[in-house]
Amino acid sequence: MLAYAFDRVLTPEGWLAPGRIEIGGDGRIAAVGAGEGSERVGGIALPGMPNLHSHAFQRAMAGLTERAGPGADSFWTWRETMYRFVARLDPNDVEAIAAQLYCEMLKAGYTAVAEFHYLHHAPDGTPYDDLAEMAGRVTRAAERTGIALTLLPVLYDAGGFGGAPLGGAQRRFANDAERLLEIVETMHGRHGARPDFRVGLAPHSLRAAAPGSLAAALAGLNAIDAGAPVHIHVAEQTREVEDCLAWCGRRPVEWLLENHAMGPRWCLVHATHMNAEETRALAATGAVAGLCPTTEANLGDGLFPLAAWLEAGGRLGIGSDSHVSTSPVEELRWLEYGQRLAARQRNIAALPEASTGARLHAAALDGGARATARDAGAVEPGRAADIVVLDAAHPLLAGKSGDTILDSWIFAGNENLVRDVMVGGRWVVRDGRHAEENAIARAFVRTIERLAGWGAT
Ligand code: NGQ
Ligand code: ZN
Repeated sequence: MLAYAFDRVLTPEGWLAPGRIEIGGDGRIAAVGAGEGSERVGGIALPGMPNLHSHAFQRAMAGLTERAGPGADSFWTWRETMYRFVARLDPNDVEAIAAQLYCEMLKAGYTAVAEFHYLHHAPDGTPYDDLAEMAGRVTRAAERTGIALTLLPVLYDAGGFGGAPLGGAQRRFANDAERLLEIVETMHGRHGARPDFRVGLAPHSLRAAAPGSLAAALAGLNAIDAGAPVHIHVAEQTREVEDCLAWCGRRPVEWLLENHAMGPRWCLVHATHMNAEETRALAATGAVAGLCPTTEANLGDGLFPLAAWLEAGGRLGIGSDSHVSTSPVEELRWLEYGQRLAARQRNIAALPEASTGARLHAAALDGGARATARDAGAVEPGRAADIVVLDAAHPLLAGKSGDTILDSWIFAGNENLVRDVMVGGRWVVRDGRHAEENAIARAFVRTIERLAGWGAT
């Protein structure tokens, strides 16, 4: 049993100052209390933030798609660029990129990541000798960095609504339900016993997973792990809504509500374009809205109906998706700022006379823990000891107490205030540094240099 003392600890019941966290040999929190512990860490201890949506390989593209093409640029032209990029990656590249990404995430305060993993096969679509090769590389990267991983092998078997054929680049992503379940089962068998690993499943979108395959994959997943999470991209672009209506006469979220039992095990990624009825009905199921504000802004998706969602009691979490940002601060900040800009109001997410930062932070911890199917997201006994420690000595936090600390962290700076990070009871970042960060960065740089000139522009 280890006992650590902090200047402050954020618990579900409020702030302790000073506070103490005891951690058992199983990596879970055993006790939380006021006062001192045996080892003084200091700083401000918060629950670690789950990142509920990642496509790791896209980190290596960040910054390379901001140059205009010959015509108007859109989500769909970005996707063509992404397809050209993905065609270049081999398993070593993917592991190197993911390790760098996960290291950055930890240092920014994310302690778990749900990897929406669809880069399964060789460039011509041939499976690697080990069908789960790429899934294994992503898992290895998480293991090397210490971030908790919820692996979501992606079901991808159509090029558009109504079973349109797959385009060339999409062949690397393709699996029917049966082969996808083989990957799920393999990864569950290899790593399922680890406390920092969970496997679920992700039908890519209603565009890319045919209804029959989606149903078959879910049935198969339930046979392996009935509590496993299910994530799907939905209604991110207005064109997707229009195409879905043309295909089946229903909007994407409406179709999901009619055809599958939405509920807390589901994470609907983006869910940007919902009407009032969809918003209310989906929120009532307890499904998590997987919001990725920096990517949604970068790709020109539109704005999630945050006020209506919160009003309806909806759950949400944050993801960094294409990794144009790898900081929870930016996701939470832009989640609120998008709403302010559109509504020309302030403090949209806050309850009356309460903190905006605290409400967003608490919501993202709760929804993120659910979506990663990890018993974390709060500093309380029984939960995984996923803890982020902010630097209490930083001038930005001087004289701040209570929820104002969260508001200052989220809305008042650009320096990283995260000093130490623990995942499952193990310190993985100390004094802002990860023990493996230099070796990981060197391998990443080698990969980037090798990929240079892949033709982003
Ligand atoms: C993805 N990303 O799977 O990486 C997608 C783009 C698609 C986002 N939607 C591809 N942000 O949706 O077809
Ligand atoms: Zn995505």
